[in-house]
Amino acid sequence: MPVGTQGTVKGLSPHEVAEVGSQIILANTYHLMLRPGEHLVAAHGGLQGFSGYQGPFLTDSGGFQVMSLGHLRKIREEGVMFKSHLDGREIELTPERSVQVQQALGADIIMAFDECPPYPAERDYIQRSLQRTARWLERCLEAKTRPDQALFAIVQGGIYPELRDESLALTLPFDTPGFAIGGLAVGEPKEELYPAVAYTAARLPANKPRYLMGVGHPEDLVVGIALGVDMFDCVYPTRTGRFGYALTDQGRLNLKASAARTRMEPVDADCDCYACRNFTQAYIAHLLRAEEMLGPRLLSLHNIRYLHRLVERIRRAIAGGELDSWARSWGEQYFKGSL
Ligand code: PRF
Ligand code: ZN
Repeated sequence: MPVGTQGTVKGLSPHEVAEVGSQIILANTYHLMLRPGEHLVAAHGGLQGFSGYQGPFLTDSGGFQVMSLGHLRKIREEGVMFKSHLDGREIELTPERSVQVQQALGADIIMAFDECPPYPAERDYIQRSLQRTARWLERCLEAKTRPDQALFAIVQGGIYPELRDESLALTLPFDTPGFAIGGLAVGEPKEELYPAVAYTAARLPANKPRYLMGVGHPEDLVVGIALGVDMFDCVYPTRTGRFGYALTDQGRLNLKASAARTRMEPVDADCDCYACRNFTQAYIAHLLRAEEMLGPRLLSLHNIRYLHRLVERIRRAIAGGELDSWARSWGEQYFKGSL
């Protein structure tokens, strides 16, 4: 899922998002409740009417964004008090309020209101927090009135197997239509991220979507899918595109580097995106240097397409029973430049 925090995938029109092969956009409760407010979105018939993107949306519940963006005031059993990052207004977000806002925004998939502890955090704190997250899940389900939205639960527990077990035991009985793996990709090294994903994904129902929140990089998709993950969201393809980088099988290409200024070939000759079909690296490098907005747009377009094509290739490798050898040869190329 490309990230459309403000109800727009930064720089791209809904038409372009659909054209690169995205099938769903992630939007954020936190940002949209503060601005423009969920009522205006609801008056447009929800996110689809407001944004003009006719495909599915998923909204994150706000708990994570409060922690990472808001001036967090206090986390209590009732909910979270924070100051708006826009105007300093004091606001309370509770499980009930999060569901109410997400119902007004009208996404197809809505997320439980959870607490995502920072990394590193005290084990004791992570335990108390995952227990509270489970109580908040119950309150979310209680508050939910719209039958046409799927509410996914979020498993927490940091990088500790026993805490993941405890969170799973408290969460699985609610039998929600999908489950997310939260609390990861918050700064821990990949040697800790991957085992935690492996452990959790293996214990989630195989017949329901398993969603790894806030991940990832190309290698995270390869590893995550091999471990059973079905859904991802990340700002990486669009953010790194805005910063002048293109994702390729040979690793990340820096279009702001002087070498790119004279390259007469596309970013990726195998890519079928609009940027690769029509422009050279030299032209995109020029756009970036001239600070023309088409530059970041073309790279965002290409990077999202790269991740979708990557997943298409993984899907084919799985169907052909050759994921292992495919992943090895992909990784060999992808990491070659990093040694
Ligand atoms: N919870 C929620 N959203 C999230 C996360 C989480 O744990 C993460 C973890 N990195 C990203 N987005 N609600
Ligand atoms: Zn491309």
